[in-house]
Amino acid sequence: MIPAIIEALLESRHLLVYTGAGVSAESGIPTFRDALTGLWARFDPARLATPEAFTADPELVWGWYEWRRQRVLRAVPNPAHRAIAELESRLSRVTLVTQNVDDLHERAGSQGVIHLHGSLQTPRCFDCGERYGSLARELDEPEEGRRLAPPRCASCGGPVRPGVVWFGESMPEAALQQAFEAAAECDLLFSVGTSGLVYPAAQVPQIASRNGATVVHINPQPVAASKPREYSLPGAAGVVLPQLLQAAFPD
Ligand code: BV8
Ligand code: ZN
Repeated sequence: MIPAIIEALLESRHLLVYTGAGVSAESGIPTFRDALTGLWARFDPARLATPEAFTADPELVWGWYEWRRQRVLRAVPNPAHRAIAELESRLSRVTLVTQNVDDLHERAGSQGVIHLHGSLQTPRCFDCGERYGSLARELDEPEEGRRLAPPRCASCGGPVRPGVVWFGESMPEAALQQAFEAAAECDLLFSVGTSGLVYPAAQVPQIASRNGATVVHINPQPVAASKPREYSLPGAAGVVLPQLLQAAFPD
């Protein structure tokens, strides 16, 4: 473990934890790019996760999201989610910003999670935007690739869509604002399990770095850490984060 990182953690006034699909990988949730395993491998996620794809084929897209939502319902938070919730209780100020659409951070006890790309738990009408509240709890395990007709909106009869931000859609303004402000203000940022490909979310660690924060990438794939005070901790989040916690706060 790198002493400078432990020191920065113990002295941190404001830690920003920024997560991507990799933080949920050890809960069995496929990461975004391999979310298209099996039958879904035929599709490019950037094409499937778009309003155009939903308009063209609502059953294919709704079926994919319901399959993913059912996977989340059956998953449990892993040691990475729990270590992040533990850090929140031990440090004076922690902001958690996620690109993920699952609720595993919340289920691990994290509060005030900032979801930059929405969530599977907040479907709404594609036409009038009204929230849709009665998603089936546990469908029988949908097999991959099953097309599902989306429910219809009670008010206008429009098709219900997942409450996520698709490619080409803008992010919830408040969430983005909050995330960028926290990035400009934090003194330490952990970037956990993200390929950093999608914008503007990927600007969060860049803003932190520009403002002099220490930035630590936690990812089994080593991440180029070229800026001052930037580190790469190669490894799985569910292993590295508990190790960090243990080194900083030995029980
Ligand atoms: C917008 C929700 C405009 C849906 C998602 C060209 C250049 C730059 C940008 C663009 C461009 N062309 C188009 C754009 C814009 C586009 C974009 O960035 N495209 C990319 C592909 C180039 N962005 C947008 O469209 C955004 N909107 O720009 O709007 C606009 C502006 C004003 C007004 C109107 C419009 C909206 C993007 C949001 C898309 N929605 N998710 C859904 O989930 O289905 S994106 C989705 O993929 C995720 O949310 C995440 O953000 C993104 C990347 O996923 P990651 O989380 O990083 O996961 P990934 O699989 O990639 O990587 C996993 C990582 O974990 C890996 O590194 C792996 O090594 C690691 N890992 C694996 N196991 C572990 C682990 N790490 C730790 N522990 C482990 N055990
Ligand atoms: Zn409606």
